[in-house]
Amino acid sequence: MPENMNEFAAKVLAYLPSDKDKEIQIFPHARVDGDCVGTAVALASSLIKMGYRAKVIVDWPIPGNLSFLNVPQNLVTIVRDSNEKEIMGRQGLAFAVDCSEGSRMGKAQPVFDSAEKKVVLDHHVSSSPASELSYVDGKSASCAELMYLFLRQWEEATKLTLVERFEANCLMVGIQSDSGRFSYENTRPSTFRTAAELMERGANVTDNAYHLFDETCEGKVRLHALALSGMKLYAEGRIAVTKITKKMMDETQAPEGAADGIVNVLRDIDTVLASFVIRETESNELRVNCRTKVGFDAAEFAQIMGGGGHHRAAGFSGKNMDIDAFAEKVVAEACAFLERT
Ligand SMILES: [Mn+2]
Repeated sequence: MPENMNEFAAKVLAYLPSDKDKEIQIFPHARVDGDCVGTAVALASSLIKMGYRAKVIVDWPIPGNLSFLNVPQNLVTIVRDSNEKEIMGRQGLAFAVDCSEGSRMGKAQPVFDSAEKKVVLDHHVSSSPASELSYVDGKSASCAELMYLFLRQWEEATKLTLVERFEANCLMVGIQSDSGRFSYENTRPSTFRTAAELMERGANVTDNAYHLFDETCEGKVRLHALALSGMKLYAEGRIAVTKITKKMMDETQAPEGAADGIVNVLRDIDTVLASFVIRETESNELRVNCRTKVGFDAAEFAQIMGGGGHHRAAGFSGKNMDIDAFAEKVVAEACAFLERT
């Protein structure tokens, strides 16, 4: 792996296909977020300024919550069974961003895996890069920060201005998303330095923050109201649980993903150590989202329940069970876990 960004950026520049008719294909991870989309789009747009053909390859259209980025349609290709071979035929280089292997890319995996030339830029500690030419910094709050440092090297080498207002804003969206608007533990002094430079290049922190974190809709607010009023506390207020049924989704006409955030509100109650949101899905599965504070290991608990995740955020699911009965089981297990650990 190259030692520093300077060396990595120079190596990748030299590795770009000499045939400019070949396409440079950029692969974010599946179930895209602000960081992987912002990073991928900024790179694609920069490559086009350098005279290359470049596309962001995704397995699903970019979701509505990122539509404010105004990503030009011609920068994106959606992989389908029908066009897979054709996309592979145009391939000059595959560039993974915010992930390091094809298995994270959903339906785009075969296209990435088929590439002869691969490059990886990532910030996941658990990363196992599918390429010799890779740069992984697990301490970076976002992949977008790494991409900015990378593109700055290319600007020096090409004497072109690659990161203008649009690219700067895409990268800022990545930073704001993955650092939780500069509040998660991964936020470092360098995060602010990079953000400051991106702001100088035209990024709009205020608009991004509204669209990423605050914008909501009637159905979502009504669903949150119902879910919060149904909250129950156990174990002297250390465990908080609420249920979201399909009936509640129908009644409030809440859109897909509207339950996001409820589990955080419960966790933030001062007495609470662990919060659980139990949701009935369309496929009649019961999905549990768990958030915790120090003193309750979410990953360990989720594992006991047949799921997995991180120390403070994890999930698991239940099948063939009534939601009330399953909620009782989760509460009993969580109380027992609290006593044991
Ligand atoms: Mn990321």
